[in-house]
Amino acid sequence: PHFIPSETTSSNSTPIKMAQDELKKIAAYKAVEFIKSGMVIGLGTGSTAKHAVDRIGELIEQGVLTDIVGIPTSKKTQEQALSVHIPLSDLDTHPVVDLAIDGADEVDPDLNLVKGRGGSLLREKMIEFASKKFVVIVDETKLVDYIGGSGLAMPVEVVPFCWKFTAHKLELLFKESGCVAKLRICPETGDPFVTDNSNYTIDLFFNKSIGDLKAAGDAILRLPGVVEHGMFIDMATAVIVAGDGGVTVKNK
Ligand code: ABF
Repeated sequence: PHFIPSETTSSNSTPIKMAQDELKKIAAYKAVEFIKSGMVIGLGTGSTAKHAVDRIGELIEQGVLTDIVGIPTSKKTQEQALSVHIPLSDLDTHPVVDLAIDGADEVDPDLNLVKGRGGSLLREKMIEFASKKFVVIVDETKLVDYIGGSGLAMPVEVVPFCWKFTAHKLELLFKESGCVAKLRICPETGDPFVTDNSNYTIDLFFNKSIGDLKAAGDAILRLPGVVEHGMFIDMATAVIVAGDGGVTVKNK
């Protein structure tokens, strides 16, 4: 329905592939068009959401958007939002969010998501759960046939206490799908990656579909050492996908 041409052509009419970051920016700017003055906005985390936060700051500065309150989904986004002068609050003060805008790692055909490779899944899930509308912004590389289909990680936030025990239980849970559980390590320090909530992240890798997502999510949450998982099932209101062919808005 909404189409923004995003393909550039050179003088001899050879299509130029757009850089991935340009596509992320196009998706982010499109999502910001849904914001109205006076709204409480969930501010996402990651390289795609970063463009949305910058754009919101710009529109506030220009006086186009007024009375905006931002609820950041990570400490990193909080810092960025403050740097572009977005007034901030939290869920305790604003338990209802009008619109959240955030990226994702995978989007399946039913608009279920994997999130959390950026390390902020818990705050993201809390804020996006509290949102009347949740608009996801991605470039087309994030589209998958099924959750886990990229072969990349499905993150689970766990308490540090006996994390190996929890990792083992997670592997057993998805044995049929060839699950391998790996503790996320911070590449700079070689130490475990610590989330904003002082937890660890276990990345799960599968060699085939885990089947019923809701059942899988419930089973993960029943493990005592688990804090939250990175599957966002039935949460997205719309997904804005930017690709070389243009922008598509997929509505739930
Ligand atoms: C956040 O950022 C995460 O939930 C997801 O892990 C990641 C996507 O990052 P990027 O936009 O940089 O690809 O939205």
